[in-house]
Formats: sequence, C-alpha cells, structure tokens
Amino acid sequence: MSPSTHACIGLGANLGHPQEAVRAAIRALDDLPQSRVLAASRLYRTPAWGNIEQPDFVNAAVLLETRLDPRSLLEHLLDIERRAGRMRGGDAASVRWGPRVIDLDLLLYGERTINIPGLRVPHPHLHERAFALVPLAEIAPTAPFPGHGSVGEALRHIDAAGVEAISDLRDS
Ligand code: PH2
Ligand code: MG
Ligand code: MG
Repeated sequence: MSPSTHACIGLGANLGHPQEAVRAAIRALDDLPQSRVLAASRLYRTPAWGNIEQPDFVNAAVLLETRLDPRSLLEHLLDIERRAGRMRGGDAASVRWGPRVIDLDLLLYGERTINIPGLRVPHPHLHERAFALVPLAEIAPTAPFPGHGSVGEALRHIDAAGVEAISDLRDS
C-alpha cells in the first residue's frame, strides 16, 4: 500500500445541473477506497476559459487524503466522470476546452511531479487558471506547488476577476 498523500482535485461543470453534479462528485471522492475528503471548497461561478462560446462554469476543489497511487487515483476520477454521464470521444461534449457535465482533474499529488502518458502533475495549466487556483487556495493555500512555491503564491501572480463563490450556503 502506498503511503498516504494529500492530493488536490479540481472539479468543474457547465452542462445539465452543474451545482448538483459538483456536489455529487465531492461525495463520490469521499467514497473512494483508501481515501477521504479532508476539505471541500465552496462552489464558484467562473467565466468559461478557452476559445469556445459556452455557459459559465461551476468550479470547486477538494483536498483528498489518499493511499491510491496517482495512476489509480486518475482511473477513479475518470470512473466518477463516466458514472456522472461524461462522454469522451466523438461527441460535442468532448471538445477540448468545451462544455462538460463534470470534469475532475488531478491538480497536485503531494509534492510530486509526474509525467506519464495521460497524466501530468502538477496540472500543466493550474498556475494560470483562476477558476482552479481560487477554490484550491480557499482550502489549501500552503499546499506545495512544484515550480511555483505554494498554491497561495501562484494565485498572487494571476488575475482572479470574475471568479466568485456562489454562496456560503452549500444548498443554494
Ligand atoms: N474547464 C475547461 C475549459 N474551460 N473554464 C472554466 N471557467 N472552468 C473550467 O473548469 C473549465 C473552463 C476544460 O476542462
Ligand atoms: Mg479541466
Ligand atoms: Mg479533465
């Protein structure tokens, strides 16, 4: 069994029922084997990033204590996406940067840098995306971010305009 690690997961959705989808995915993360959610951020409404006209996103972040290795954790994230109805390959909702019912990204895995087929950690765009960094900084500002110091330090270098917590009430 691997030692326990703090992994950071980014969640996003902008099709169907985004708030419900994000909340359900947070519960699914807590149900993963050898894992538990240590902290979940509030939900944020964020302007869609990318070159496609699409609805605003709901984004959030989770700090997960896990003994799953990075590859197994990634497989579980893809499985949660599939069970939530996420389609990959061929359909309109699979366009790069396009709309999706739920997206779970492995942003950080302890202090590790990972570069294997299908998985790069830290997430290669984390340092430039307020929709991921703002929720993450809410729950894990001191988390080590290889190449960028910490999550909180990385956030100081980007413009977070337009990224707003939906409500302090989780069931709004
Ligand atoms: N995800 C994308 C593309 N654009 N924009 C926001 N605001 N939030 C996202 O999670 C997001 C995005 C593809 O993963
Ligand atoms: Mg993503
Ligand atoms: Mg993804």
